[in-house]
Amino acid sequence: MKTQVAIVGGGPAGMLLSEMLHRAGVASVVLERSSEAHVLSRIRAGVLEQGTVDLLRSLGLGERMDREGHPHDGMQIVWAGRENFMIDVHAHLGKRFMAYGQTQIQEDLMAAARERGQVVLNEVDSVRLEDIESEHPHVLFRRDGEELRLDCDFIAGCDGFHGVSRKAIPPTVLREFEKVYPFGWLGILSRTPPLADIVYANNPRGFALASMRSPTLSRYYIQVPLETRVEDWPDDRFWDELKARFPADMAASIVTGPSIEKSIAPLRSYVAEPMRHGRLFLAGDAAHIVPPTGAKGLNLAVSDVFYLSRALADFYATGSTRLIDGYSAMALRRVWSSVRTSWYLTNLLHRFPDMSDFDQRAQEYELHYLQTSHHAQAALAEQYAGLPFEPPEAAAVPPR
Ligand code: RFL
Ligand code: PHB
Repeated sequence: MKTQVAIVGGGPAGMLLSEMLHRAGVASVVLERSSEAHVLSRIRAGVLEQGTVDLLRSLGLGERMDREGHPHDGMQIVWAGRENFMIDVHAHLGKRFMAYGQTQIQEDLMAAARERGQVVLNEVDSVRLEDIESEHPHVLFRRDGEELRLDCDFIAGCDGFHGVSRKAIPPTVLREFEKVYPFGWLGILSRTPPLADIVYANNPRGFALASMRSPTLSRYYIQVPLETRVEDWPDDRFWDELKARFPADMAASIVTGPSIEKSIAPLRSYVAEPMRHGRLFLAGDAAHIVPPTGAKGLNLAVSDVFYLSRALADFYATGSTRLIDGYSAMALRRVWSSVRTSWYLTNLLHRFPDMSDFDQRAQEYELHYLQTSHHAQAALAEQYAGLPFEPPEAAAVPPR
């Protein structure tokens, strides 16, 4: 088989890249390890930045999102015994957010791919990337017991944190930056009406988050110790603990019901640099992971793909390597901004097991400052909104 761009991974990054390349007249083949049904069964992100929303609309992928999604202006924060307050991104920057599930985006991207006849090969295994330092890289893989080879000009590694693409970059080239947090999030999805807003709660019992997928689907999370097992958290126990972490009036308006999904995610910050080696480009979780506090992961996958598709389209249109040479540095500027913001929000809102009284007071005064200072709110609003996408001219900015 032969194509221009081989895309490893059919999650949101890989599927969106194939869509954007198609619009630029660049052919691609997507290789995905799992079945469609499995990819769609993963419940993950829920909050989209304005830049992500605008991009999806510009691709004609906004219709269902605008129908089913919940537009909102920023984040609500509540903490022990205080009035809740809002980081109003719309008031500070004129930008909004959309609560709309990654699962739904994935469905929309798959439907668009089917319509344009995109080649997506599901259930491939033993994927190996070869000759990435040459002008003729290729991907070897197995499907239905058959050994296959895909020749291409470029490989896009969109295969998530546990994928094979990043590992194809020699260890002498790749630098890794990592922070692992001493807790995870236990999340449930339930067919119940959500609270009116997305609310982040700092509580002595631990962090909690109220979110949503639609007017009839709620998503809630609570901070739990790393060794927690889902089996130990029947629904009743989850609801009791969730309500205990919100102020009484909010807790009273949480509508409970049977969970339809329940899972635990560990929290980690991770960045791999550079995001390009030879003819291999990394995008999305394959290159970086953020803790979900702040809802940045999917939005970063989208900005990576925006920059990468623009760079590859420019190469095929003009023969210039200027944008592909600038891809890693440009993507990383936005990545580090969101990595820093989600690390900050994680520290601000969680109870760390080894927190001293000093740490606790410092966290409380940080929250107090944020609640009472217009300047502090404006600064967080700017970071939480996500940086604007850079214009192509910015590719001239040298990497650090
Ligand atoms: P994905 O979604 O992991 O997709 C990678 C795909 O690659 C496939 N794959 C392979 N295919 C072929 N060969 C191999 N060797 C392969 N290895 C893996 C996998 O099967 C998969 O289909 O990465 P992608 O596309 O980069 O997308 C990233 C996002 O999924 C991720 O950043 C977000 O879900 C993070 N995230 C959130 N992001 C937000 O922007 N807003 C949110 O509100 C938000 N909430 C969350 C989140 C992540 C969470 N978890 C579970 C980690 C909430 C949670 C709980
Ligand atoms: C979600 O709805 O899944 C969600 C919302 C906000 C976050 C993380 C996840 O910060």
